[in-house]
Amino acid sequence: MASASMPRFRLVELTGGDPFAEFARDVAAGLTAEPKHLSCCYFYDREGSRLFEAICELPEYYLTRAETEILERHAREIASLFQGDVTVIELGSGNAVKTRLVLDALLPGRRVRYVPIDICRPVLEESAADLLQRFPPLEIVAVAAEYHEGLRHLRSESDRPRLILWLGSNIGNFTRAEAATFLGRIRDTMTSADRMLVGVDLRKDRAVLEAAYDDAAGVTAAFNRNLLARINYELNGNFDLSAFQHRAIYNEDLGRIEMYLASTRVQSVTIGRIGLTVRFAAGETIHTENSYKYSQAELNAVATAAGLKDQCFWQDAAGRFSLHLLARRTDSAET
Ligand code: AVI
Repeated sequence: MASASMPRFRLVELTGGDPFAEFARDVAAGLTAEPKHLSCCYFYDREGSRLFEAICELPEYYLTRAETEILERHAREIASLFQGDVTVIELGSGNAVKTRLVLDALLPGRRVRYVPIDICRPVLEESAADLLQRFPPLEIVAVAAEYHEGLRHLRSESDRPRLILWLGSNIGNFTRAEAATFLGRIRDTMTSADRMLVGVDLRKDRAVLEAAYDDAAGVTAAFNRNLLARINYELNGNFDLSAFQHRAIYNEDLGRIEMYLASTRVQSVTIGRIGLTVRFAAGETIHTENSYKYSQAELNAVATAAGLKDQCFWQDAAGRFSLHLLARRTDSAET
């Protein structure tokens, strides 16, 4: 429990190993694979995080507005499910704008500790400074880490009931099997008093989905190409960004948006730091992201496989997005 003398802000860094070496290894493996791919976790350097914030404001990217609408309507109801002091843990917190709605609903009459976990340290520090100013009673323990490392920290935040936030359709960047495994690991840290709030983008028309990931202003294209810019400056690469075209395609069978960068011509790219030359045929793609969309049945199946139950869920008025409150399953199916 926090004492009056404890600082209101602490930063914990859990970046195990050399992040450049890990990036270099993954880039080498992805660009020598057939077909070529890069992990979407590398989108979020400083510029990528800024571009993602711009995406969230785009008219085509309805996800953020839909989730905000649900939180505006239901944050008080969610807060009322907790009695006494609470710890709010957020995975992939970003600028934490939507989180304000949850904190605002929770804070009256209780102490709240907020534990944002995000890979981008400057974004963590900025959002923490903003929240501390907005909510004077709030205590923040910011964890600079990738999700999987951040999970280690979850176990140490167990002195009060916890509300674990995984918002913004972040679940969509995992395959359904990976999502079940990850949720299962979180569930193993949960007590019967803890809850998890997961934001899920729902299956819908191809045109709406493809526009959300290929906006008219080209912000998503810049976000996608920024991965190549990051390879250029962190790994001494010479990608010509203008020679790669952004593509976003809805794969309806798998229920996912697939993002690619397609080489506009035959070309070779050298990445100095890893001593690699990569050849591209005209039209050859690098697969950079999957963003899974869910039906209610698919979400239920993933939650059940993780040992969680869908206690209640809310949708926006247009039925595009849903927020699910998950609890640890305590029936005979529990393992
Ligand atoms: C962070 N993540 C949930 C976003 C998504 O919708 O998959 C990332 C994104 N990619 C393109 N636009 C936004």
